[in-house]
Amino acid sequence: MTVAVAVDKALYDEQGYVIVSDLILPENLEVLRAACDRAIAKTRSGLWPHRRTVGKQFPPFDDSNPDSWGVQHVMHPDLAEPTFAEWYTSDPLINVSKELLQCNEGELQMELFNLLINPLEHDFALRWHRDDVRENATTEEEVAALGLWTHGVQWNAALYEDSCLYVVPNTHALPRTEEQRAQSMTQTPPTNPLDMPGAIQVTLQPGQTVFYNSNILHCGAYNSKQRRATLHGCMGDTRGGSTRARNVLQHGLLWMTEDRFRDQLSERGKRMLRALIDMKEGVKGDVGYSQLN
Ligand SMILES: O=C(O)CCC(=O)C(=O)O
Ligand SMILES: [Fe+2]
Repeated sequence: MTVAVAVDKALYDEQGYVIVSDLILPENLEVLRAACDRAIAKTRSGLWPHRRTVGKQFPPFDDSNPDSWGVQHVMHPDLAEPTFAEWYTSDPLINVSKELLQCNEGELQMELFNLLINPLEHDFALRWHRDDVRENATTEEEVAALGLWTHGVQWNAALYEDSCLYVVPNTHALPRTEEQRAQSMTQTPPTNPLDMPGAIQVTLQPGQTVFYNSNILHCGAYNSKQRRATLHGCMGDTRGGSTRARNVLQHGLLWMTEDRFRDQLSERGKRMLRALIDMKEGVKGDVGYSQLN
């Protein structure tokens, strides 16, 4: 069966992000919400150690604070929630990813799948950033980094209404202006993200997904009083070679190389995983981290 792809690739290319409404079917929404409830409860109680810690904006995360703003590695077999891998490899998500990447099924590469949640005790914010370009990059370095087609798509899929993400449209293709640099040169998050010239707040209704180029200028503002459970993942295509290695492998993916993870995947999932492992094996030495905390 072919599932129609309803994604505006031209708009994605132009503005650096695009919203898609029907990747989570109504019957899947409750199943995914229930799986997230269990994963979030384990994370908050300390049973699930793979988490994004309040106070740390980027990997490596540590245990310096008990409060969390994300659950890492939701496809991990120890979490025992097969619905996450099923959704990651589902036709609608795969078809949109293929369209945005302009690749075929055999070129798809499995990457990250995490969950963004509201902390309980503290509001928390991520500074304005591009995922794989540092804040102190010169304009020339930005132009060079943004000029590379890195063969990946990233998304946030909201299970509850979500207004945490801010982006500056078009900046996936443009270096920062002087004013934008002034507000994104340090590791301090903004007090008001809308002070950034050109910034918009992205609001997703339950079930909506925003795909974005991870090098668009973006930030996140997390409200401890507002429930957030937003699936956060990315996928690559093998034609990118090792261009995505640091961005992806910095999250610590050794568990994905184990047979017990592979064995629980569909044939499609196994093929996509093979691509990730090939990339991992092709990288020599330590990939380091995209950002400094
Ligand atoms: O909270 C968000 O929606 C954005 C997360 C983000 O930018 C990141 O994980 O790098
Ligand atoms: Fe980011």
